[in-house]
Amino acid sequence: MTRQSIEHCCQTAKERYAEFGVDVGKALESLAATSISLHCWQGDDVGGFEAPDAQLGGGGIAVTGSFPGKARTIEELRRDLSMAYSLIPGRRRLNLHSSYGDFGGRRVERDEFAPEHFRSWIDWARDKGLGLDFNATLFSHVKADSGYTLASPDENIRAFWIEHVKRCRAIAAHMGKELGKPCVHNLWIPDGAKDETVNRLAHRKHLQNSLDEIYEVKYSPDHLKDSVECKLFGIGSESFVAGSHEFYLLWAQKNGVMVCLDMGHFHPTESVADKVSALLLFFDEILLHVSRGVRWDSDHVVTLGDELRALMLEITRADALGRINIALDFFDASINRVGAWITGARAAQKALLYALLEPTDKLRAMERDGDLFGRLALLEEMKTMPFGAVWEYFCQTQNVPGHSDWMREIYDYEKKVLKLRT
Ligand code: RNT
Ligand code: ZN
Repeated sequence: MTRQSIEHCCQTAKERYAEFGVDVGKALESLAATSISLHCWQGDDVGGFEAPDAQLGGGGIAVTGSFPGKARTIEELRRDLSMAYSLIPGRRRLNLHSSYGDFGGRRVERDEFAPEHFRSWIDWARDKGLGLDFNATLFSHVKADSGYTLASPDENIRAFWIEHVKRCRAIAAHMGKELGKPCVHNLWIPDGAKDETVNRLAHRKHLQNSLDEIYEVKYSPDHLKDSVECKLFGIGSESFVAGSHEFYLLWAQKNGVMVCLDMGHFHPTESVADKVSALLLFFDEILLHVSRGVRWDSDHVVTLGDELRALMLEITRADALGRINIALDFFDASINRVGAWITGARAAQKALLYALLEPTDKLRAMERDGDLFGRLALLEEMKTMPFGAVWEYFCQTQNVPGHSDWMREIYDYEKKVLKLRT
């Protein structure tokens, strides 16, 4: 498509949306102002750069597939990320796990991680104009082998991980300060058990105490935003997960910390979208892990599906875009990893654009007036509006190729870069 035809199609779309009172220009402004945090771990199957290489394990996160081209070094990962960013429109951030530090080939224990190990990432992010987000890493480690970290009955194990998370929050605050944009530090722990667990209360009490100690240290909200992420179950933690939704919801609310809603961390028929309007009444901000579970928390590449659209719609309907932190969380090693990143990020943005183009005022009026047929019919009609034309135009204004053009660049990168990594 030529520039002109993209503009022409968007102009026609604008007129159609205007019939429903939707201002396309305003929707595009909001989309351009919303940042998506790209997770570093899609690039190397959650491997990280600690020496010697840690094995992924614990808590039921698993990557499947062996597509060639996995990033083996920080340089390769940065190159792949740069490629991905060049094909994702709008504002972007980078979400780092602490195991991705620049340790210079040396063995640095997790309770010794410090800002200096992330200096080169901060410089890189600054150079690219990216904000940084951060995560403590409490899996793929011998001290997590029992299945418990912060909720462990072993005081030494707990102390080790408490120190790790404390340091990670300090690193995150440092990143936020250095880059002049608050850094979101998210905490997910694998703690749980495969089978019937009798002393659930004790594990949760340990977790509560660990969190109380960790978050006692306060940082400026201009530098750091904290969040905690619950989970329903994982492989090897089918019967019990200490950090459940209820546990974290209550702890976080009491302690002024955000909760992270991962789209794969609830019962498959439970609507994550429906949680938004409840949480917004009790929390200033929310973190989302945009993911796609297929039958379970499978972390498939995000696509533009009903659940994702419903989630974005709940955010825009609540006029809460400014209170939501959007991060991606999936890992697929069975397809081109860079292509996977871009597909997922663009799907999240498309879902948001779809939501921003909803004639919410009109729908609300129908609902208020009892026109429930009209509400349903209009919601249905919106699904076939020329939303793709607006998306193409958005990509063009952001100097990022639309539709199939970006796929060609990925095939090319695969041939010239990824396939050579053996
Ligand atoms: C695991 C959580 C968590 C991780 C990352 C790698 O189930 O979703 O967010 O995916 O920390
Ligand atoms: Zn997650």
